[in-house]
Amino acid sequence: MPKELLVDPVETRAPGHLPLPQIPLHAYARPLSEERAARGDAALVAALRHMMVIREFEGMMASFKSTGGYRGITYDYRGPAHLSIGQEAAAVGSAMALDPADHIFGSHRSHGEFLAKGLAAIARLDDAALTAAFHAHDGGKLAEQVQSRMGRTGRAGAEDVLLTGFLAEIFMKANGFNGGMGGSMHAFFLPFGCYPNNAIVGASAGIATGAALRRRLARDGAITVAHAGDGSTGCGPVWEAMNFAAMGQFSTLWQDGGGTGLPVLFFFTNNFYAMGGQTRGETMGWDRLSRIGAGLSAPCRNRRWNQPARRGRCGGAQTRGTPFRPRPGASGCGMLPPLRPFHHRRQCLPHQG
Ligand SMILES: Cc1ncc(C[n+]2csc(CCOP(=O)(O)OP(=O)(O)O)c2C)c(N)n1
Ligand SMILES: [Mg+2]
Repeated sequence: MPKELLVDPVETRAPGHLPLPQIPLHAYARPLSEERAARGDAALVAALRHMMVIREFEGMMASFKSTGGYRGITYDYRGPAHLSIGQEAAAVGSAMALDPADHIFGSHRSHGEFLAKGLAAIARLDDAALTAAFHAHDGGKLAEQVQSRMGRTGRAGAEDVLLTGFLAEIFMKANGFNGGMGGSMHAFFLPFGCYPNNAIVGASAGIATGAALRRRLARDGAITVAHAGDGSTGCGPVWEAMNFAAMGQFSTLWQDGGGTGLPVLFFFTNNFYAMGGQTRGETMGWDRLSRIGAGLSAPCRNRRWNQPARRGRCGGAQTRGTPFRPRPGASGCGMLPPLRPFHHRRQCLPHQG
C-alpha cells in the first residue's frame, strides 16, 4: 500500500464546485457525402453487407426455432436463441473500428457481436493469416471440411468457415468452434478476437477488465471491449469493473508511461429493456445511460466510437449504441422482417408507438 500520495488538507478542504464534463449526445452527424469521402463506398457497402449477414443468420435461427425449418431444411433447435434483430448496426460499427487483435467479450445476446467481429477480422486479414488462424483451430479440420464442401477459398471461404463454425457451435455439434460444448452463449474463436459471451448479465465487464489489465501490462496497444446491455448497469460488478478500469494508480503510481486507465471500452447496447422491465424511467436511476462514466472521471465519459483517442487512453471510457429491437424480451423469436432501409423515423420505433 503506497503512502507517498499526499492528502493535502488545504486542497482537499478548499470550498468549490465539481465541474461535470459535457457529455455529447448523438453528436455524430456527418453528412453522407462526407462519410462516403472519408470512408470510401466499399467500406460502407461492407458495413451494410455485414449487417445483412447477421440479420439473415438470426432470421434463420428464429425460423428454426419457431417453425422447425429454414428454406426447406428441417431442424428442431431447442437451445437458446437470444436474438439481436435491430441491433446489427451497433455490433458492426463497433467491430469495424477494431483490429483483429482487439478482444470482445459479449453479453447473452451476442450472435451479432461475434459475427461482426469475425467478419471485420476476415476483411482485414490476408489469405496467409486466415489460413494460419483456421489452422490454429483444431489443426484446420473445420476449414478443410467447410471449404471442400462449399468450394470457396480466400475471404469468401473464411466467411463460410466463420458462419458454419458458429452455427454448429450454437447447435452444439462436434464441429462447432468449441466442439459444441459452449453453445449460443459461450462460443469463442480467439484468432479473430472473439472471446466468450456470457449468460450472466454484466459479467463481461469484469472479464474484459481483467483481460485489459493483461493488455496494459503487455503494452501491446490492443484494447478489450465489454459488450453489455442497458440492464447490466443495475449490476454491481459492472460498476466495480468501471472503477477498477479507471483506478487513479494507473496514472499516479505506475511507472510505465502513464495513461488514464486500462484499455477497456464498455459498450452498452441500450435497447431500453431488460427482460420485461424498462430501464430508463423504471428500473435505473439514470435518465441517460451515457451519464454513468462521467461520474468516475472526465476521461471516462461517453465517447464517439471513432474518436482517434481510442487506443491506450480509453480506460473506463464507454460508448453505447441506442438501437431499437423490434421485440423486447429474452428470446424474441418469430418471423422477422428482412433488413431494409428505413424511410421514415416512425418505422424505426416499433415499440415506442
Ligand atoms: C446476474 C443475472 N441476473 C439476472 C439474469 C436474468 N436475465 C437474463 S437477460 C436479463 C435482462 C438483460 O437486459 P439487458 O442487459 O438490457 O440486455 P438485453 O436483453 O436487453 O439485450 C436478465 C435480467 C441473468 N442472466 N444474470
Ligand atoms: Mg436491454
